Amino acid sequence: MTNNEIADQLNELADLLEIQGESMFKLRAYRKAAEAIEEMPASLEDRINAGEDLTKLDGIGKSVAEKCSELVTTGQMKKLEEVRQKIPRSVLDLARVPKVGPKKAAALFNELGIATLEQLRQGCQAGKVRELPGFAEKTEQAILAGLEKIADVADRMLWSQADEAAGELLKHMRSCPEIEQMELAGSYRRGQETVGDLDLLVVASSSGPVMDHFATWGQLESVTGRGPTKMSIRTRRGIQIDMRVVPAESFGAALQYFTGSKDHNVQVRSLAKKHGLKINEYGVFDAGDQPVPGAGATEEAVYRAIGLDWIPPELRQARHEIEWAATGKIPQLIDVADIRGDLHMHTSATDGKNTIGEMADAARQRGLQYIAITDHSKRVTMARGLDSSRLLEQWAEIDRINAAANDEFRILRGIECDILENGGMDLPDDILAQADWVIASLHYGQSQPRQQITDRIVGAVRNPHVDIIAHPTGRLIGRRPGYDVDLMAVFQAAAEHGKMLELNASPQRLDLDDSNLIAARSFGIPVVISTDAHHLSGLADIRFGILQARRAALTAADVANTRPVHEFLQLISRG
Ligand code: DCT
Ligand code: MG
Ligand code: MG
Repeated sequence: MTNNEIADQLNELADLLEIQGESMFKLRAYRKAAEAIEEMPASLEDRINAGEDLTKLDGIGKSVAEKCSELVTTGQMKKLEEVRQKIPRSVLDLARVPKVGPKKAAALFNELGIATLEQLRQGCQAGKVRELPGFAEKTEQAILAGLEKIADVADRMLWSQADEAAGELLKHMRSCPEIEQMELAGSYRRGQETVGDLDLLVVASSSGPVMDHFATWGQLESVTGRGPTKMSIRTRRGIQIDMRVVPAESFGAALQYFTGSKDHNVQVRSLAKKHGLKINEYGVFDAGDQPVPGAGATEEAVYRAIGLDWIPPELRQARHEIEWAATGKIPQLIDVADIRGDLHMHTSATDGKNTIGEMADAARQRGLQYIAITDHSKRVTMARGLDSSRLLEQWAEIDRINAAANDEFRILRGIECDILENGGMDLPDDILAQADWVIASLHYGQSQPRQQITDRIVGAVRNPHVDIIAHPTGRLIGRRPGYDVDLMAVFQAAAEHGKMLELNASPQRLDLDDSNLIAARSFGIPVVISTDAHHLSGLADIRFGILQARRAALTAADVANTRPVHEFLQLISRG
C-alpha cells in the first residue's frame, strides 16, 4: 500500500466525519497526518512492517498510528468502513458543490435522502431543498449555479494528481524490457489544469508482452478493455489509463495525434490537406496514400512535412500556434530554471510549517537568488495572522538573517496583507510602507456582489504600498469558482498604477489561469509566479505555475521574478 493510498483513506475518513459533524480538532489531526504521510519519502508500509513507532513521526498521533497499522496489516480501517456504511461516498461530492459544504451536505442527506449530484439537482429544481431549515429559494438557485460550474471538472483530476499517477505508472512500465520508447500524451502532456485520463504511448515490436506487463501493475484495479494495440485500465484511485502500442515508424505521428488537443489536430489535418498530404495517428501520407518516408517517426518530422516548426505541447490549443510555427515565431517559453525568486510563502509564524531560515535554505538549494517571506496579516485569525508588532519583529529577524548570510541570497521583508471586507488593508499604511514587498489578497467576504469585490481589489491596487494582487480570482480548481470580480477593471487599474499580478503556482489554485494571463500581458502587466509554499516541499510547486504560464505562451521576459533581485526591486513600485 503506497503512502498516497493511506493518505487518501485518512482524508476520506476526515471528510466523512466532517459530514457527521465531528469536531474540527479530530478532523485536523487526520488531515495533518495525511499530509505528513504524503510528504514522507520512505514507505509507511515498510516502516509499519519494520515495527517502527509511528507516533515518533511528525504529525502522527496515537489514534492515527493505530489506524495506519490496522490498514496496512488488515487492508481495512474499521472506523472508515463504519462511516462508509452510514454515508455514501457520493455525499462527499455534494459537500464540494459551491454553496453547499459539509454541514449543508449532511442536512441534504439526513433530511432529504439526497446522496448524489443528480439528486441534488432534481431536489433544487423541484423546490424541495428550500424547505430545509437554513436553506431558501436563493440557496437553491446558488446550488444550481454551483452544479453547473463543477460539471466541467467532475470526473477530472488536477494536473498535479495526474503527475503523481504518471510517475508511478512510468516507474512500473520502465521495468518492461520489450518497451523501446514511451511517452504520456493527451491533456497531461499539454499541461492542462485538469486531466481526464492518462494516455500512454509505447513503442514495442510486439504488444502482447507489454500489455501483460501493464496488467501486473500494483495500482491496477480492473482492465476495462484490451484489443490488439490498445488497452485500458482503471487504477485503485479511480484513474482511467489508455495505453496504445505503436511501431517505431509511427511513434511521432501517434504522439502528435494523441497529444491533441482535438482542436489543434483539426487545424493540423486541414493544413496537411492544403499540402496534398494526410496526417493521422499512423503517419504522414501522400495523395496516393503512400507513407512519406520517415515523416511519421518523430513529431518534428510530422510538423516539418507541413512546413511547421515543432510546437511545444502546451501551445497546442488552436490559438495562434500554427501561424507562429509557420513563420518561425514560436516563443521561447518560460522554464523553471528562469525563475530567480519566489515571492509568496509562509512560515511557522502563521500557517506555514518551517522557519524563515529553513525556507531560505531550501530556496537556495533550489537555485533561487531571493525570496519574500509573506505571512498572513492579523485578519486571518485561523492562521494566527501577524499584527504590526509581530510583523516588525519578523522583519527584524529577516534583517539579522540577511546580515549573517555569507552569500548574495536575499530575503525580502514581505507580507500577505488581507483586503478587508469593507475595503482597505488589514495593516496600517505606515507599516506597509516599511515592507520590501506587499501582497494584497482577499480571503473574506468572497461572496460579495461583483461591484463590491471589484472595488475592494481595485482599492488595493491603488494603495501606494501594495505591489501585487495574489491569486486574483480566488478560484480553487474543481472545488470553488472564483469570486465575482470585474478582472478587466483590475487589469486596467494594475496597468495604470504599475502593479503586478500573481500566478499562484499552488496546484489547486493556478490563479491567474491561462486566458487571464494572456489578457494581463496584453495590458503590459508584469506577472509574478510564486508558490505560496506553506512548507519546504511547497517550493517545488513552482513547476505547476510554469506549465500554466507556458500554456499562456509567456516568456521569461513577461515574468518579473525571472530578473535578478536588484532589477526586480527597481521594477516594483517602491523601487
Ligand atoms: N483525439 C483527436 N480527435 C478525436 C479524439 C481524440 O485528435 N476525435 C486526440 C487528441 C487528444 C487525444 O486524442 C487523447 O484523447 P482524450 O484522452 O479524449 O483527450 P485529452 O485531450 O487527453 O483530454 P482528457 O483530459 O479529457 O483526457
Ligand atoms: Mg486524455
Ligand atoms: Mg484518452
